[in-house]
Amino acid sequence: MMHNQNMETARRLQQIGRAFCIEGPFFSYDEIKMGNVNHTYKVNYIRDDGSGMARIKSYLVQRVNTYAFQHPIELMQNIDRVTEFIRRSYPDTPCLHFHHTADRKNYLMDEDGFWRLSNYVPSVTFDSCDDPAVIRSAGEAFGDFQLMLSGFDAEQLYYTIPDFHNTRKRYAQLREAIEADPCGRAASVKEEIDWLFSVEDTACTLTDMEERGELPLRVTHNDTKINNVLFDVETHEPLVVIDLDTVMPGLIGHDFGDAIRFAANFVEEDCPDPAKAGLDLNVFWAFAEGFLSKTAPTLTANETDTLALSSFSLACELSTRFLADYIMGDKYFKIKHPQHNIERTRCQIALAKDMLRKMDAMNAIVKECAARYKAKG
Ligand code: GN1
Ligand code: MG
Repeated sequence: MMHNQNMETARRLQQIGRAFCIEGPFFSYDEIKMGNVNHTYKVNYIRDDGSGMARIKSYLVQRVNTYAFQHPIELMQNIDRVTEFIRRSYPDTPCLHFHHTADRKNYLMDEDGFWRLSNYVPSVTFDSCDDPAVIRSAGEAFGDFQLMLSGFDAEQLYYTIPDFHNTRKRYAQLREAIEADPCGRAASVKEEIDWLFSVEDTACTLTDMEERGELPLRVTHNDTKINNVLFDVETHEPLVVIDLDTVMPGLIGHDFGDAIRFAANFVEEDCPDPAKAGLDLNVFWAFAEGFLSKTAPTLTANETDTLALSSFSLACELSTRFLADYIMGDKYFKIKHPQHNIERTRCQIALAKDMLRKMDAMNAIVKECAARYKAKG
């Protein structure tokens, strides 16, 4: 049975490949189980290496989740514009390259989904890592990404998910979920609900400042898990920032905060034991060094002052999203078991609580790094 399913997937992937003009003998595929939203496959073809010997050439095929991304064509247009801009402005920087169909589209829409195909960059990624050199490099890579796009006209970008990091609206969506309570789950998660609402105003500080015009909008990545940086297999130098689905106007704190809540947690995002979650200050420091070494000279005082707090905001914001999805019956995030979204929620809440305890130290680190790199810049 399993065998048939795999054959079916292989057949589908070859069809997709052909639509993007990838021909030749198909060798194999691997599912890449990294993202929580899209489905990703590495597909391997056999090619002649020029001397009559076979070599493997790989591509990445993704099925975009159109429940999360309701305007995938506009999303692909964003990606086209952003990658084209980076390629033109920084020709030496490796960049993702999406293939086109015979009718010159960088996507394929068919009866069972929305597909895209890109080059595969041989690389390693880190889901978790406490090597300060790697963490610092990830900070530099996201800092660079942000700087590379500082000349990009934000008007050209479609909001692929409106209000993606509007923390107030995320709280409002949680309220709506609790009111609807379609699966009767809300009562069982009262403790989590109560805690999240008790910190709502603190969590929404950045969103409220943005509303009042106290924080500038930039073009940001918005999904800065460190596994969205590809590293060289040998040297562990960062190669390229991937997952450009949510590149949109945003706050610098969205990129910094999301990276911290993911990378600086002692445990993985969905650790079933929340008692083990917490903020690793060494990882925080290493990421702050890398990120600020690039961005500090461009930041306003308000941006620097809210950087540490942004990690708390992003941890709370994601908690509200996981919790709302749990209450609504797990429609948005891919889950591996029925409790997955509530375990994710508890883990983010435990992390957020620890961040509050360490906020003074985080602020001190940001302040010191920012001052040092501002002086250098
Ligand atoms: C989703 O699919 P992935 O792993 O790139 C989500 C992020 C969350 C993350 C939590 C478009 O990212 O916002 O932080 O899961 N992306 C979208 O793991 O919703
Ligand atoms: Mg993503």
